[in-house]
Amino acid sequence: MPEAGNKKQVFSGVQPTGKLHLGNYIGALSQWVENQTRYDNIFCIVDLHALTIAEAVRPALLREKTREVAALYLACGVDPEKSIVFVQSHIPAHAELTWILNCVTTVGWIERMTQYKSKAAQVESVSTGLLDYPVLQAADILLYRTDLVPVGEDQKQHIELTADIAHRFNRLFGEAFVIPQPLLRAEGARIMGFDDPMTKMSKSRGEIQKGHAIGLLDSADTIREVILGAVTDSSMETHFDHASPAVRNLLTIYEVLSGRTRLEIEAHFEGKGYNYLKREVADVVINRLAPIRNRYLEINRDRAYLECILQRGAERAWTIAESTLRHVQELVGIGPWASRKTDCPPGNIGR
Ligand code: AQP
Repeated sequence: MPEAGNKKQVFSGVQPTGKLHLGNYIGALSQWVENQTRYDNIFCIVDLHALTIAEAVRPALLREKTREVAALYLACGVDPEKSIVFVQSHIPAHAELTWILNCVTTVGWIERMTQYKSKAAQVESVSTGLLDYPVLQAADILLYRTDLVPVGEDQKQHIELTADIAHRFNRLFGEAFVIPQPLLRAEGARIMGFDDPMTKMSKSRGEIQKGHAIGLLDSADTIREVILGAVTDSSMETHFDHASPAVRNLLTIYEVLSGRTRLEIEAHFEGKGYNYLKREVADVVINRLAPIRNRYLEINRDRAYLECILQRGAERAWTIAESTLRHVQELVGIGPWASRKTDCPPGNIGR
């Protein structure tokens, strides 16, 4: 394990849109918690990212969702003594650095992002913010001199773009940024919808499509209903390498949450049928999510506690973000003169 002070820096975040689901937990949050003592961690609720489709923004709901996501981080096991937890919009440096990074990012780079292409296809008019989303994400990551970004597979392309932007800036202006890398789970980096094994489980689809996702706060009955209703196929194949995408998705969820090996899992489910598999998957999901739900309800009863954590988190994050931004400003030739400690006689302005 690295010595204290020599630990790698981790940064990650979730948008406060929709209900956090099992895919978010397996792909992102569970990794954050598992690695919490190994790295220095910063976990952000990326509320600026939630504005990219303006027609869908409900201001009061956005504030509530921001609190909900923060409370869920803690309920899932993020420890504010070990990790910085804060809200993106509380630190203006994110938006400021985004502008500077915009100026070193070509439009061609961001137009190639697959998430942009698929989201743009779903809305009538595409905002500049939707196109610029990955540059804001690059600013989030680069402000904190991040080495590793634990995310699901859908975000891998954005982290690679972040590395390209950082390289280009460093080449043009001088060394400012650490080059980050994605940290992906070997298994479970892409959990698929229970209704459609070809579609990634997502918050937006979960909102409109019953049976697509399991929310982290769903009741045991709902979890059972969704998993028992999951799409499967007509064979009885439960070997990882031969199973259909839908069954493999169920096996992967079981693998990550049970901690059992593939050989044990294959032996356990051999010849037992999909109904048995689904019941067992439902049990491991319920057992994992029940304490999270209980802890969430506890945290939610004390709004002041959560607000203090977010305020303290923003103060700690601000110190790091501010120093990176000042350095970047110096390199590009902008920013406050005050940093150069000029003594100004009072009252001379305009004479
Ligand atoms: N299905 C998934 N499997 C594994 N990891 C996932 N993540 C998201 N979906 C899966 C990871 O969770 C983190 C937060 O991502 P997000 O806030 O972008 O969540 P989302 O569910 O992808 O949200 P949206 O708004 O509903 O996006 P669309 O509809 O575009 O999919 C990230 O680390 C992500 O990789």
